[in-house]
Amino acid sequence: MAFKCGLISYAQGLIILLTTSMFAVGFAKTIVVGGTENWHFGFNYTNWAFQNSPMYLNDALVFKYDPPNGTTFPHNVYLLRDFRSFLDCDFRKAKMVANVTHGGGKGFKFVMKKWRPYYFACGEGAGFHCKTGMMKFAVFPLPRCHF
Ligand SMILES: [Cu+2]
Repeated sequence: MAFKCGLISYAQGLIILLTTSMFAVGFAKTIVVGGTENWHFGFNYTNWAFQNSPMYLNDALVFKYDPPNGTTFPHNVYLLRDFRSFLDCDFRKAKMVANVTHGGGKGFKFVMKKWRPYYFACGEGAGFHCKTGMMKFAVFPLPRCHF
């Protein structure tokens, strides 16, 4: 977790590291995916992610969607493997992180703990929700450097 945000001595670095890890917890945000739109078919999540960036390490994304019922489409949440599979909505090596029931109630919470790109998408309809429904977005959470 030692992110270098400038040239610092070891002792300073240690103090800053301790401070920032506290700060990171204090400032970590919980972001509802899509805002009041929640997680549904036909909303531009790439645009949403762009408007809500930057996002930071330890921020939590909350996906809210109704469990399967007679009136709404079921949804889920997958992590796609890389940028290529994100572009193509290719779910072959994707990992399901939330199934069709996990978005109910308070929603499904995903904390971005790693410094890496995250490619989220809905896997329903064999890529149809991802492609036509625009239910996909990418986030690269940044380390916080407020000192
Ligand atoms: Cu969907």
